[in-house]
Amino acid sequence: MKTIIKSIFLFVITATFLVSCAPSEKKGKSNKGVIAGNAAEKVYVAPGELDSHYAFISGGFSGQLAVYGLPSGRLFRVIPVFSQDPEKGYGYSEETKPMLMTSHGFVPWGDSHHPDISQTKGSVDGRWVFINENNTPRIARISLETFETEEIIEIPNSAGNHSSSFVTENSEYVVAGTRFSVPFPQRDMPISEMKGNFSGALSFLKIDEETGHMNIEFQIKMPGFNYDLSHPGRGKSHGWFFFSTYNTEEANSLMEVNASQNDKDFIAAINWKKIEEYVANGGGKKMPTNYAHNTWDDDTHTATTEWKKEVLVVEPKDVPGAIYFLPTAKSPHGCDVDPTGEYIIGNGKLAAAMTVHSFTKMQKAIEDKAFDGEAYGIPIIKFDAVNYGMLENPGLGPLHTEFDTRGNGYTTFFISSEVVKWNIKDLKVIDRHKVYYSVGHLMIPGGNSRTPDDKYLVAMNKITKDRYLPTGPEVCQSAQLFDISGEKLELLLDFPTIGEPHYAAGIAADKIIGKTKKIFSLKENKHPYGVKSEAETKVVRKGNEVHITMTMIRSHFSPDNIEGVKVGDKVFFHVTNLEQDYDVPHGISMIGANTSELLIMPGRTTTFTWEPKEVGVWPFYCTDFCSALHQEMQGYVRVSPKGSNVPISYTLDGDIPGEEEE
Ligand code: K7E
Ligand code: CUA
Repeated sequence: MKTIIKSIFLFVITATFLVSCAPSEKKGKSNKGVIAGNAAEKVYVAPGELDSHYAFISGGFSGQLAVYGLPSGRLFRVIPVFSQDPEKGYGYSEETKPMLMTSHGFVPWGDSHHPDISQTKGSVDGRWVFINENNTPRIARISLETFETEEIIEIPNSAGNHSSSFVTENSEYVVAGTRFSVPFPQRDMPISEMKGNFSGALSFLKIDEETGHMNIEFQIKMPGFNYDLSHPGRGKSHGWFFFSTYNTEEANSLMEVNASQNDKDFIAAINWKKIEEYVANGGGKKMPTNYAHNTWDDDTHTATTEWKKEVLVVEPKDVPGAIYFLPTAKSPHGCDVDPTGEYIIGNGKLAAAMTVHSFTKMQKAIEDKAFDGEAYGIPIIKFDAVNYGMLENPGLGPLHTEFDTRGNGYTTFFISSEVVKWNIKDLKVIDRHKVYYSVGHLMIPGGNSRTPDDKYLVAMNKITKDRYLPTGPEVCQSAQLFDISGEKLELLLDFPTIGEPHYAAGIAADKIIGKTKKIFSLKENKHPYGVKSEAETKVVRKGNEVHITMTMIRSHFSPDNIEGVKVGDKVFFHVTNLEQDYDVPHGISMIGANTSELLIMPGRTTTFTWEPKEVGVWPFYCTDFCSALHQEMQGYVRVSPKGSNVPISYTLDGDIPGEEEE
């Protein structure tokens, strides 16, 4: 035990040394000259020109997904996913609140890690982005027509939903694997009895081809290890999914030591086609549970929560030949599959060498039953029977690997702060480049597909220290853009990111540009409080609820004078934006409202609530500078005392909207 603690200590010391010595190197003249020259040209997108690629970069502990352009590194939009966003009213408006509903109640925050774009025939198709939430296990689907979150599904029997949300090559499935094993189902039991009594859920969510809607098709009840990352097989290995594991020791305390005992952990290879078949023939057991499935309806502009009460659970022992363990160097983090589907790479973050397994060898080994015992009934394939080779001493602390179409892998090294390019076939390092500093994931557009788009690589860094203007104790995390079209990696650009950029997904811009939505059709608006014209606007009292059906158009609200509201009422503003022009949202906010403003897109209806606490005449206004007369876009609500008999009335320019003028 002592020696292990010592070696981990040394490891950390080395890490600190490498990180802290890096800045001085940067101050040398070495890389500045290169950057100033043709790199500037390569990232320059002239005013009015468009970037060639989209990058969707996870917001980590912000819970969101940020949209950047490449090569400029410009931030275009933050898409709210798992956290409330007052800028857009997401999670504050009545219509979007159900998106954040879970079996634990309304959860206004999440930790988003791995975006992945839907695929058709092994290439990213630009229809949806999926992203996982780690803390309260969920997967979200975001539309790339509206750049809005359309669906969030909770994952039962999971905890730390980390080996998610990766998509198979025809978007058959998106997976969710638990990082922390837990009692399955949850129950009250001593923590010390974890070993053999906890399980790890690997969930396979079927994606509807047309709508993208997700459904948990089955959940595999795996041994109680930690399932850290995953990637689908592709091409020849399509039909398989690979998950890295650590803590095969099943330790429950001081994990940095106790989960680092075994010299090898596993990559779990799952033949999902086989399990799919087993399930289609009535296999698996329905287990009672309770989880939220939240979906957005673009006709009613409203999200609803459906409570799911059971999940289909598959035990590995019931589907022989579907699951194998591949021994992999110490505590692997990343688990990546190359574009051909032949090589499966495990990045043992505590190992000196990286493990490269061969899919062809794996199949042969299974045929030959080249096993080295089993773990909880799951055969462990002999290391030599599945291993293609090791990449020796590539760097310190390998985390993640992406690929180009020329047979190269690109791996990040957290501790030695570098990206290393290596040839998969001959397991030789070709080039290495410093990153600033402590890189996590990297992304090549189309990286998780058969057809990566080989031009750019984005490294996402945890520590930036002296790279940006200081902003107090917390400095932004960042991304670094490389040109990978040549033999050598060429650093082009640093740009800051929101939250923590774990993973990212990238795609050529022309796969999305023509498809993005510009407005919502007013004609097709089926929101129960949606209206088509000012003539339909009104204010109705129902007990102590007041429902204001309101419209907005450049540059006024209708109605804009409302009386008869009383202290103690709950006022609902149901607001329709009547505009049918691109890029003309209006906002609305009410003094003292305990929600955010709403930013309402053309043709859409959205609702916020206000509970006036004091009598008076209170203003509301448009929050988005929408026209030359934006400052005139305002109105008043008169609030009378509780029990007052001022009747409800509402006007626009002195008239009741919709009534004929004399
Ligand atoms: Cu390495 Cu969540 Cu994929 Cu962060 S994880 S780096
Ligand atoms: Cu509408 Cu400003």
